[in-house]
Amino acid sequence: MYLTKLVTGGIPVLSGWNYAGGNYEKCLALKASLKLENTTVLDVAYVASGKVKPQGTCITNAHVSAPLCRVQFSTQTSETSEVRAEAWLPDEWYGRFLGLGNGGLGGCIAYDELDYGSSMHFATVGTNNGHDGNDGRAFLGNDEVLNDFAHRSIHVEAVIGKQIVEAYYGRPHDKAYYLGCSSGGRQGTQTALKYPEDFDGIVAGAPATDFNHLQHWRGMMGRTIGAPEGASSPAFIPPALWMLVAAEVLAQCDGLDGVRDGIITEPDACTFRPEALLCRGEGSGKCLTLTQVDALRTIYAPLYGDGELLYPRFDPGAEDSPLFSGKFPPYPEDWLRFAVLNVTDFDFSTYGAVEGRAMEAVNPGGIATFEGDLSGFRDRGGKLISYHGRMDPVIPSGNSKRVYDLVARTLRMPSLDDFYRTFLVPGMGHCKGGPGAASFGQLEGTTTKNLSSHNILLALVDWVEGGVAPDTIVGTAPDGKERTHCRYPMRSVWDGENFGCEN
Ligand SMILES: [Ca+2]
Repeated sequence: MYLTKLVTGGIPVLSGWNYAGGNYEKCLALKASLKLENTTVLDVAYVASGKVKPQGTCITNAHVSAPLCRVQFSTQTSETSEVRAEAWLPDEWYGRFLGLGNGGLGGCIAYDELDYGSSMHFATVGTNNGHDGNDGRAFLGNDEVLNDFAHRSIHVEAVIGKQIVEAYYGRPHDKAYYLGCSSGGRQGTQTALKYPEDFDGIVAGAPATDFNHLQHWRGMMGRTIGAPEGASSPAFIPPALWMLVAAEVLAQCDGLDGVRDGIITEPDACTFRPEALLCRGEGSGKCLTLTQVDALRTIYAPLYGDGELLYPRFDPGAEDSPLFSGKFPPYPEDWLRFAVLNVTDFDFSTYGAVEGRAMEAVNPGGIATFEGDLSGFRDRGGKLISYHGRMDPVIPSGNSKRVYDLVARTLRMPSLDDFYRTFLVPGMGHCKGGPGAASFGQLEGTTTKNLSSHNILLALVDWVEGGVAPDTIVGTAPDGKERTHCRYPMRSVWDGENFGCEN
């Protein structure tokens, strides 16, 4: 694991002083010398450490841990669109480029991951995904903003970012990596499909792939328990009752994996029976009405339309979900209004299959990201690591299996192990968190050990640069316990003492 040594290696702290002197001037000189296509350099500053003012309106301050040169820039992507971005160029650079993704319908530069990447000695670049803020209003009537959102911002990040890196360090990067989760996982997947040369290695977490159907599924999840009517709908399940449902799901399925630990290792093995909570007579608030039972049967079943699978089912165990608030969920709401229909107002009390079909038919910016032909990325030697929490309350983990199988069928490859590995993480929520061993270096604040065995970004580096593919990834739980996560289609199996991976 030589790369691990590089990352943790013994660089004397004081060497920073020598670096800082020269780098300070070199950094400031960039402002005048950088000449990039369609790009305006907004600001260049040397930052030793501490808080800095971010671009945009998403957050109020950002943190810098490692001494670096911060370049803020804007790239015009059409007459009506631009991508705002930043490059964080650490003093102690190991020759690697890192591009970052975004989340939700944002609009928000991933400042936490800029800090993470640069402190791991990557020259790290993040963009605002072509608009500011964490909602979809910027899409209204602007197809170019949608193009940025769907695929172009990450390409800009790679192309312009690499030029900035070369200008600053005086030589090109050696290898280029990408890190993102949720929307960022979709962006990484889309980039591998559409711009296979941009990155040598990609970490695509909880990817929001098959994006239009995902939004429709979210909308239908909300509708199933009465959104947007909320508590006045007979199908509505209030939070206290959801806790009862979650407890019953565990009672029925926690033990299937051999250990009653509050974690359902394989949610797809859980056939939840909501009838167990059925009220004997009138509803009492501590049991389910027939209407509520019917709603749960729909929620724990895949979503079909016209006989076709539209999206895999909600993961049993992920009941603490924002989709069940009784309000129509904000992402499908904004996506339908501002990206698909181009209207500011829409009556979501009639939302249904028609709107789902409209999302898929319009497919704004070609965002769907549900194609299996990764041959371009495979053939140029690219490596993709995906991961997905199995308690993900907003993107069913079954979708990552489905995408893996789609790629396998499309490429006629029974196993994708040579270039594409998907790790399924029991007990992890959306991108991070949950009772499971959900920390493995996938995002800022999730690193427990700087080892490629425990850090998915370092595992990717080992794969790309050392040819050592990760067979497993070890995560750490909030209580400090570790668990080995398996790559699909291997199964996580309890041997009486530990979980291991079996075919
Ligand atoms: Ca269990």
